[in-house]
Amino acid sequence: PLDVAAEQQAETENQELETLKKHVADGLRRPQKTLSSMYFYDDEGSRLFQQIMALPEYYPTRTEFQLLTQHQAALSAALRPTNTQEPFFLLELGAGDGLKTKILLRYLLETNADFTYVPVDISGAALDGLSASLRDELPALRVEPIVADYSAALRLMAARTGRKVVLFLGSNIGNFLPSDRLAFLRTLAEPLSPNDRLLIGFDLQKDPRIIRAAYDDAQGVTAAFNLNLLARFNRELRADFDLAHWQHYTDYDPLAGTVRSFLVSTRAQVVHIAALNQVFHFAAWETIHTENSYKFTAPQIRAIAAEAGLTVTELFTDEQEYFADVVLRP
Ligand code: AVI
Repeated sequence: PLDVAAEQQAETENQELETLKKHVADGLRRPQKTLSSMYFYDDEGSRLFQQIMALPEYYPTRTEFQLLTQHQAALSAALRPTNTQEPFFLLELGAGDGLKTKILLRYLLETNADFTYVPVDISGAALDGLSASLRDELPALRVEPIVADYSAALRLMAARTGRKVVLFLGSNIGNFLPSDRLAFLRTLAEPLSPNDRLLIGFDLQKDPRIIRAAYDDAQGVTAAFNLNLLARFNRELRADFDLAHWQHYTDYDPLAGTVRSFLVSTRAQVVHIAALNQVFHFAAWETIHTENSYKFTAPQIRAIAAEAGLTVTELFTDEQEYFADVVLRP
């Protein structure tokens, strides 16, 4: 019999490979070479990011965990503004291991909320792990995972009727450039009805040394995460990046409120990418810009929301005011 699902999957993988090839070719041809942090998250990158979230220097995850624990009742109430019995979809973009979300999931189940959890991630392995742990820990939960990028998942969900609550936790919003962030928030806001809600995590501006340390940990896990981008191109694009001659560099600019991360070529070198049939020249100490992590203030968050046609209904922060989970309505 014709395996349509396998054929469709092969077609999608082929399209993803073509997108990656185009992205790398365009990014490495620019005067300031640039690659998108979106490509960090292959299965190995997702595994390294799990390790980052457990690092002592990486405060965002544990802070947001504490914040969600402390405010779970008020937060859940803010996500269910009218009829608490009304069923809804709880869509989570970039679900990962769901460690933080489980706080809300458990609370919503305990308070008899009628909802279906729809975790979305581009890593199938991450979603498989999450689904298995949810079956174990929260067997009563209805789960409908979607392996897709955010826009594909949003298109799918827009077609379904019912109230929607969209979670975008963990300061993922900080990885967008301002123009892309605005476009993304508008895409999120557009299909929402007045009773739908968004819950978005924003990392807040704080002592610059604390921020910088979070992106340059002593164990070198963040460095491995950044360098995995090149290892991924070696695997998937048959490139010959020699990882011994690249290093991770990062800095926080308090004026812009941005952590910028780079891969630095420690010597002059030529890299061949067989899948592109091209070579790329790197001067000694030339950089590839790989990531932005924006940090925000509360007034900035309100302004960003307003620009996208959204209103902040509640802003929850931890005691140190390191992080904010923000409830928004269209
Ligand atoms: C996924 N994202 C919110 C992380 C961040 O903090 O910007 C990615 C990361 N990059 C280096 N460390 C963590």
